[in-house]
Order: sequence, then structure tokens, then C-alpha cells
Amino acid sequence: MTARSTSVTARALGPGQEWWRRAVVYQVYPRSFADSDGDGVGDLRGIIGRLDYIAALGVDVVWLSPIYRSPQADNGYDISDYHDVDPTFGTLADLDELIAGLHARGMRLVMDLVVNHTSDEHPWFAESRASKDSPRRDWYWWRPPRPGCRGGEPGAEPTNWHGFFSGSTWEWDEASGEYYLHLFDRKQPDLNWENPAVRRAVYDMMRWWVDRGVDGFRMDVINLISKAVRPDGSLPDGAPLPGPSRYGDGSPHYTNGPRLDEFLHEMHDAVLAGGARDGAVLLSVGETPGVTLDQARSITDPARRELDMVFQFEHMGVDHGPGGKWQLRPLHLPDLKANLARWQEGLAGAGWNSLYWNNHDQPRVVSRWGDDSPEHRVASAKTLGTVLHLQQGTPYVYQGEELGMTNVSWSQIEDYQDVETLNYYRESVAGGASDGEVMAGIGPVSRDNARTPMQWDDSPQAGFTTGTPWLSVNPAYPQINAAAAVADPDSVFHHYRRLIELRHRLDVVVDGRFELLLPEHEQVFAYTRRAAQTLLVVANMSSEPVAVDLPGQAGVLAGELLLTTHPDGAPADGDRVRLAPWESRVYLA
Ligand code: ISL
Repeated sequence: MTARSTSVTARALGPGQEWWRRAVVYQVYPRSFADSDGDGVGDLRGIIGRLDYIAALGVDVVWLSPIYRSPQADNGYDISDYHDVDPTFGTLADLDELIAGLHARGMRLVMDLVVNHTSDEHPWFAESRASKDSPRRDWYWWRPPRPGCRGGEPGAEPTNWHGFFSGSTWEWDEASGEYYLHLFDRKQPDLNWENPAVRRAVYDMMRWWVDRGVDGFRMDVINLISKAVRPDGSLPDGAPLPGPSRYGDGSPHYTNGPRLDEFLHEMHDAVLAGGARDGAVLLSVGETPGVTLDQARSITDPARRELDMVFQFEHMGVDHGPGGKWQLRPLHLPDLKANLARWQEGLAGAGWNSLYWNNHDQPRVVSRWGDDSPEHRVASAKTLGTVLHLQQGTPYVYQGEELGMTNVSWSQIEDYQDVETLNYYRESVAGGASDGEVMAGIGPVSRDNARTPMQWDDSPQAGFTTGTPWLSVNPAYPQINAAAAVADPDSVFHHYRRLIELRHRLDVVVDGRFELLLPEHEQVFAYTRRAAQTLLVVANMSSEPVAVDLPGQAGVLAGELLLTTHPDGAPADGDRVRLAPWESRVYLA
């Protein structure tokens, strides 16, 4: 392979070019990445100290989860000052140094932008809450109790909406005599985007960060900013949730709301169109739970000037049971393939996909859809990476995914810290469920699975901190850690590095047309990408060996074997391929 000599990295693309089409993004969750001062919490200086590690993977961009000033009720997704760094993480000077360190290595920085809500400790909310006559009252969603009800009593909430993090989406404020809306925790009041002054304040803040040198934004729950408010100012109830719950599903009234496209277009023209400080195109990616393919196509259609790409959630839901994420079922592979293929085809030539298995909200994919036993962990982590990275779109690697980091299995609620997990536990136990039942749901899916400290080496606390980590280190760290992976050419880390190199080197990875093969096969994930060249990916997604025929693919199978998890695998025979457990191969012709 001549990867190095012919490689066109995303970094090398000039101003005006959509460099993110060839780019790979690495997500850092600062609290859990690297702790420089021994207080047990990761920080910016910790990240600065690990930039060479990130660069060695070959990624083009770092997306930094929130480091803004925050009471940390939701680990920084509750911001009390958009223009400063939380002392937990460091200072603005540290952030400037991080930006400079990334730029010096040819990488870019994407900030998390959390503007559906603020913290209840943000001065805007303090002013808003002060009285009904506050000039900032209308910056948030304040509503009186339901007619005929007394504020604060169950059922008096202005709507019956159930929150993302359990309970009602409304919090009673005795002092000012109204409820405020919070789709997430009660410490995360929703901003009122109907108010033009709110939108201006957000755009000004974004420009301030661009002027400081950031290269783009990941926009937290950005498709929830437009609520379906009626002309009289009221908000509609949702259809009752199944079971004994007194709540309803409000999501149709705040997901992809009536003014979403308008707001995004306005933001585009106010901020994104201006480009980065160095003249390059900015990257914008919206986190959009509940987005449909049609909506995503319209949001990411360049002609509409909204966002470059979105994180869709459909593929993250294919193993949810009737009770949602807390009732995970075994994966039925054809469902996952059908979903991803639908998005590949649906956005081809129109919008753009973001490709992800993991982030700070999802369990570790090698435990969820791979096989994290010592026998199959490495191969299954590599194979999951392969089938994702060679699709069309911009891949996102979540810290530790490149090591094949695994879920934890804690049995007591006291081990968990995540606000979503704790609220769910409290609500379920209060509703009569047993501790055992609830913990069985939490184990495989809690967001804390993603948030255990990064495993750097086999020293105490995995080299993450010299102190006591804020969340326990996964006991697997002596075997699974960055030092071991970097030293081993056959590691998951080096496999991810090669996948990233292929995207930089081959136009067909960026542009090729996607076609799913064997859609009904329950073990094999196979597809082609076609442009001037043809790329074929064939992967055994199971812990059993398999043999398959790939009709019509004998030509590609006789081409160059670009990448494999099993260098000693049996050569293809015509269109027949035999694969060991979790073996995957990439051919080019
Ligand atoms: O985590 C989830 C399911 O496991 C989602 O419901 C998640 O809450 C949703 O995708 C929104 O996530 C984003 O906004 C939240 C924050 O807690 C998440 O960490 C963030 O990614 C509120 O800001």
C-alpha cells in the first residue's frame, strides 16, 4: 500500500472546500479523558498532554463535550456561562492552548453547543425567574398551572409531557407563581427560541467562539428548539403513555418543530456562512433525536443552508424493547443493516450522514453489538469499526472506542453518577419495580458505561488520574489500555488508524455509491461502494464461522485485499467467502 505518499487528508484541503466530507472526528468527553491535576476529574491540560496520541490515530477533528462554566448537574450539558471555562476543566487560556495545539498538528476543534436549554444557574434564567415582569421572563417557557388546578399539585402541570430524564417536563416555581419548561433535568430550563433576542444572543456567542479559533459546532438536541406553541401561547398535551403513567408523549410537539428550518437557516447565515478564522469552512453537526430521514435530508441539503450533517438515532433504537432503551434486546442484524442502508441511500447526493456507534450517551458498542469476551473482543471491535467507517458520511470515534473499551457491570445504583440513570431508578422504584429489575435494565445501557475513565495504561487508575476518579475505572484496564494498543500493530487502535487512512486516501470511500448485499443474512454485513473503483466490505458479525456467496462479486473478490482482521484468512474462491468469527475484509478493484 502507498497510503502515506498518496494520502489526501482532510487537513490538507483548502479554504472553501467541504473538508469534513473526507474527515474523521474524535470525541473527547473531558471529564473522563485525562486528569492533569489529580482531582479525579479530567481537564483541558490533560487533553493537551494527549494530543500526540489523538494525532497518531490520524483523525482530523476533535469534538469537545462541554467545558463551559456549569454546575455539572448533567456533566456540563447545563451551562451557566457560555463565555468561560469551568474551573473543573481549567481556564480560557488552557482552551486557547488546546486550540493552538490542535491547529499545530493539523487538526480542528469542534465545540459542543448546548442552546436548547441553559443551567437554572445561568444569569439569564436567574433574571427570568425573578418575577413575571422581568425583561427576560420571555427568554424561557413560563406557563400558569392547568386551569382549575393549584400550582405544584400533581396533574397541575401546563402539559402532560414526560421528560427525557423522567417525571414531568415542568417545574413549579412557587416564588413567581408559574411553571417553567425543562425537557431534560429541572436544572436545564429550555430557552424560548421564539424570542428573537434569545436567538441573537446565541449567534453572538457562537461568533465569539469562532473568533477565538474554533472550527465548528456539535449542536446538542438542536431539533428540539422549536416548540409547537399555539397562537394563544398554550402548548398541546401529548398522547397518554402506555401503562399506569399519568404522563403523555410530548415529543411530537417539540421535535422538529414548525420553525426549526427557519431557525437553523437564520443561524447559518448569521454564523456558519462566515467561516472559520482561517477562512476554512466550519463544520456543523446537529444532534437530532427523533429526526426522520426526510427531515434530515432537508436539514443537510446544502442548497437549504442549514447544517452540514446530523446525528440520527434510528439505528441506536433497533435493539430497544417495548420499554425503550432500558429494555435492550439482542440485535437482529437485518434490522440494523436495513436501517443504515436506508440512510445511506436516502442521503446520497442530497445531504450527508454522520456515522457513529458510540458517544457519551451510548453503551460501548463492543459490548452491545460485538462480543466483549477475551476471545472475540479485538476482532469484533475491529469489524464493527470496519462496517461503519467505510460507509458514506463523516465517522465519529468516541474516546476509547479505538481501544475496544467495554461496558462496566455494576450491580448497585450507588456506583452510578449519571442524572438520567439516577432519575430513572428513582422513578421506577417509586412506581413499584424491584431494585433487581431496574438494575438489570440499567446495566447494559446506562450512559455511565461510556463515561468510565479513559484507560491509558496498566498503572493504578489506568493512568487517568493520580487521585480518586470521579467515576470508577473499568477493571478491564490492565488488558485494555492505550499504551498496550499503540505498541501492538494488531490492535483495535491500529485497525481504526488504517480505516481513517483509507478514507483519506480513497475517493471511493468518500463518494462511492452504497449498495447493501445479502440484506436478510443474519450473520453477514456486506456492501459495496462504487465510483471509479469498487470497494467491497464483507464482515462476519457473529461469534460463529460462516461461509457465504456474494453473487456477482467475484471480480472485486479477486482484487486487492486492502484490510482484514485475519491476515491468515482463507482466500476467496470465486464469489464464495469463508469467514472466521468476527472476521471482516475490505477489497478494492
Ligand atoms: O441519552 C439519551 C438516551 O440514552 C438521550 O435521550 C439523550 O438524552 C438525548 O440524545 C440528548 O442528548 C444530549 O442532550 C442531553 C445530554 O444529557 C446528553 O448528554 C446530550 O448528548 C441534554 O443536554
